Amino acid sequence: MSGRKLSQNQARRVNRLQQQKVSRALDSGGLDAGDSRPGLVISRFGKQADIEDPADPGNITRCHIRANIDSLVAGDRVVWRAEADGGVVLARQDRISALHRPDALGRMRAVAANLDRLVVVLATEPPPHANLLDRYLAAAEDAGIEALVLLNKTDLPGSGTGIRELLSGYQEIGYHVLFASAREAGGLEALREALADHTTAFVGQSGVGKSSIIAALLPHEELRIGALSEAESKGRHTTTAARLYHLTQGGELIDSPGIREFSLAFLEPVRLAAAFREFRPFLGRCRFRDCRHGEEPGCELRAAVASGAVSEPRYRSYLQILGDDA
Ligand SMILES: Nc1nc2c(ncn2[C@@H]2O[C@H](COP(=O)(O)OP(=O)(O)OP(=O)(O)O)[C@@H](O)[C@H]2O)c(=O)[nH]1
Ligand SMILES: [Mg+2]
Ligand SMILES: [Zn+2]
Repeated sequence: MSGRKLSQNQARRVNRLQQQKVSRALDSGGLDAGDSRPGLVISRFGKQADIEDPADPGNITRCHIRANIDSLVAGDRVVWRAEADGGVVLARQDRISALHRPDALGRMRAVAANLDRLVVVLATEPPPHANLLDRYLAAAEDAGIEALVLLNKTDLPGSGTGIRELLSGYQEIGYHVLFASAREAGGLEALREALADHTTAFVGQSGVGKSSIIAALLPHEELRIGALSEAESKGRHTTTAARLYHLTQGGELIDSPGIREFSLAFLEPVRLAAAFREFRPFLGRCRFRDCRHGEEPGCELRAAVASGAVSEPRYRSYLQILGDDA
């Protein structure tokens, strides 16, 4: 048996033991004999995490994380045990879904777990980074998470025709596009409605206003997000760790740190093309079965672009992401 296989087996065994711990804690309806109980990860900081007691929302304990837990992020369900000062996370429940992105070394890391919605936030300031939106949308499609697009800072001049025209292209291919101004508390009702009873991660470039929107949606959370206005007076505020918040009407919001670039290098070409939802009707029909829809003759996707059935910028986004891949 190869070393790699052995370590995969070990990893599976560790996971199986963790899942047994999780079921025991859940079956006992809270505390089991060993005092372990279910918990929800609110935020993760290095070797520690803030864990909330699901039976007592708002009751948060800073916990150490057992070394055999490979990854822990906001939204994870865990089993933990209270200790004299703080607590310890014993096991992580398997995830229903997760949002991943590459770290500084290009390795894919989970950012948020168990979400069923992604809100990609844009603004005219800072100007949208070419095709970051398409990357997020493709990552969400591939992970089976529904993505919405939110244009924030509609109070700024420049939030007019140009960007709205760009966004109408996304409405045409079936994405829900919302408009808001965190500064003027505009558009919040429609946003609240779209988020109710979902677990939603807010993503997008640094400075587009993800934290500001969440703060505007959760006026009662002032104290925790309050750091925002304080830091703002010093000229900038940047989220450094993802954090989960509860919506009063039901549902969870996960604020995440903004990024500049987002590689999708982990998607093989076939999955990448399928993650562009409007490409799907044209896939699998090209002359070559392994067509990457570049220069190949007899490409049905390129024909769809030529006929206007698929938008040229989205096709160029696809090629650009594919190019990063090579
Ligand atoms: N004019 C205007 N400015 C806004 C609005 N929303 C946020 N801002 C400003 O934009 C800046 C960035 O806002 P943040 O909420 O920190 O942005 P973020 O997306 O959370 O940034 P990161 O945490 O770095 O990813 C702050 O100076 C906010 O005051 C808005 O609706 N209108
Ligand atoms: Mg932020
Ligand atoms: Zn093709």
